[in-house]
Amino acid sequence: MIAVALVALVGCSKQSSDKAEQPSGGTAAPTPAAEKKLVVGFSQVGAESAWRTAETKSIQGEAAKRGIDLKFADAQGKQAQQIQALTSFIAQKVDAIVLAPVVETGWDAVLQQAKDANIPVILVDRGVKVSDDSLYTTLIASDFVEEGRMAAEWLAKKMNGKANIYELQGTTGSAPAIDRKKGFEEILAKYPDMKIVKSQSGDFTRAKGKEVMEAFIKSDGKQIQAVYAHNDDMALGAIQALDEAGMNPGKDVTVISIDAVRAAFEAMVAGKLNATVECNPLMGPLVFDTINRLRAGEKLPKFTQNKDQLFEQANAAQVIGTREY
Ligand code: GYE
Repeated sequence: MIAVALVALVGCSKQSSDKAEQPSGGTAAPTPAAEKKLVVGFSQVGAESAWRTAETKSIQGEAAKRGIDLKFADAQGKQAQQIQALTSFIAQKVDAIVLAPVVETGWDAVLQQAKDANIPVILVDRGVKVSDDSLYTTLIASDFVEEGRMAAEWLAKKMNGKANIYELQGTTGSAPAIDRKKGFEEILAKYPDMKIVKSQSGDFTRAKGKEVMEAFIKSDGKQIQAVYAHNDDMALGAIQALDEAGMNPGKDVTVISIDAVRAAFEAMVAGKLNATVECNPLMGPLVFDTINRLRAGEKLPKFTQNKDQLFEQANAAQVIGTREY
């Protein structure tokens, strides 16, 4: 039960790779001193969760290692700030843009500007819904629908097909919130006695996860048998609320979430969290390999999937030492 594999899915690219400028000297032996430093703009969602911070560190760390000039913009959870950052990257004529889009819709105009300027856009961790897929170059992410399915299958088994479930959703309109709900509900349809009693957004943060859980406890109290949180941070907030109400998370209330960050492993070792589905944030190496391949003129798949797995309490203590984030 270890190992994180990054699997490139079969080529399904409609992508034309002629957008990227060829570095002088093509693929011949590198002459670093003579080469122009690569300039990449990275528009990040914010710092709402431990997962997000791990992703930022991975991309910044890898850029530093490779001597890339990374222009980093933190949007504090606001799409308008991300659009502004992209507009500024385009004006600065960066070589490539890395975008972690906070929500799925509303990107067409700014992506069209990047396309018109021949600047490739690599989407990381969250997808977008656009009228024309050629508006972005490629997406590197997990399959969030599958993560939701894995969580539901595990929970149905654990609860013997019967539970009152309380759901903490991620940021409204974001790909992971939409898809993690979709995958979870798809599996639940097979179990008529597994019911989502209440579902509300906790915006992927620990503080809001706690707040929403407190409201659930106040209205529904002992009816709560299981909590499904779209990320670990919200689950950790919910666990705190359950603890404060004397409700025994991990025992009387089964808690499952997604991300598999270190704090989630600690909560599993402590017996408070029951399971977590991994979502790998360590994108740095793959992001810059992707940019290099693009610049070398390679055709890329439209989607590269990070492969995830589920971890549970029983083996958390064994695995925690091997976790990288
Ligand atoms: O699961 C959550 C975060 O987009 C996959 O965003 C990412 C999600 C991650 O804040 O913790």
